[in-house]
Amino acid sequence: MQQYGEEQLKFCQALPKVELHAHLNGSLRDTTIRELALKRNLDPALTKVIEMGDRTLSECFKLFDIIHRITTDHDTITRITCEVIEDFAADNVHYLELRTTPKTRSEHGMTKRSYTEAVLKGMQEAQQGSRGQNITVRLLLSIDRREDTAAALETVQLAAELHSRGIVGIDLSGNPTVGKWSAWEPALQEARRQGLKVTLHAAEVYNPEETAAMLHFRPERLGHMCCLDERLEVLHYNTGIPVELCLSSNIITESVASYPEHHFHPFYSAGHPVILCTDDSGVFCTSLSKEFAIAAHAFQLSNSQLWQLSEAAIDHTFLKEEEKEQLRKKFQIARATLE
Ligand code: 6MZ
Repeated sequence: MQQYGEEQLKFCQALPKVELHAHLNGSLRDTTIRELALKRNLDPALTKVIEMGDRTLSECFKLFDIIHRITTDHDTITRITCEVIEDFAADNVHYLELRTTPKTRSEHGMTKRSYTEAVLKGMQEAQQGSRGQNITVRLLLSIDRREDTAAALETVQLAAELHSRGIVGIDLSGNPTVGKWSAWEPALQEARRQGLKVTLHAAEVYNPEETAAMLHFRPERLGHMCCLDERLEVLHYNTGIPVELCLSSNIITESVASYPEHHFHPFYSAGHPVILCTDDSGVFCTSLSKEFAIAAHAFQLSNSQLWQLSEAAIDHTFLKEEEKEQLRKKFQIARATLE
């Protein structure tokens, strides 16, 4: 069933937008996935898994492992980074905070550092090309929940060293049923000491102890926050920590039953800061414009509320204050042109 009207989608496409929660390997173009799967002789059964539409959360993590098998070498990492940025730019995203997990692949001569360098090269190429001129991009390095303290610390150290080249923060993500908070907390504390901002995937499944520990840590942003009890909800409201919300992702992975029941509504109605995001635009066949259109339809948001929502996201970026101000000016110019 269509979740929005064509007019609504057109408006959302014209809206300048900010994307703060997008995983690189989850945002691949369909055509690139097919091409790489063919080139790498991926088992046709696995190719079929990639092409399947709906998927639960646990199926999703199997899918990421398959995608990782076809995005193995440095040139491919540079290429997909460039393409993903071009796609967000084409969707009228003016600022993108892309995130990815640095990977060690000795068989491809890849270290976390060389992986990250390949991503930074893609960022540079995209922004120098004609299709990426209107978008500003920053990078977050992700810690995968499968990683231990040493691997998490290596990622944080790398982010700190490459801070001046556009890495602004650290993300914790991966299969929410795997790993323990105590393993990554030292690295996240180190990130904070190094002046990096932190965003955490939290409460994607019900795990009250972990969610309470994450709230206690006070990250700059949280992602998802789908499965909360009343106590956690109050705790979270009291912190005022902005939440990155990914509607299609939560519905497709069955973390939330339906769009109208999505926690966007109570958060938004209570005035709690929320940011609409795509999560994995390739895996969930979405775009940020579609996510705005879905929200407009499900929660009856007016065009002026959509503007406000889009512009307010600037406050929650990991940019410096003067950079935020520049972005606000860009949005105001776009608004004047559209109205
Ligand atoms: C948690 C997710 C995710 O890092 O290889 N990732 N983690 N919840 C989600 N909700 C669906 N979607 C993506 O991009 C893929 C990786 O991002 C994380 C997972 O760790 C996945 O392997 P990168 O570029």
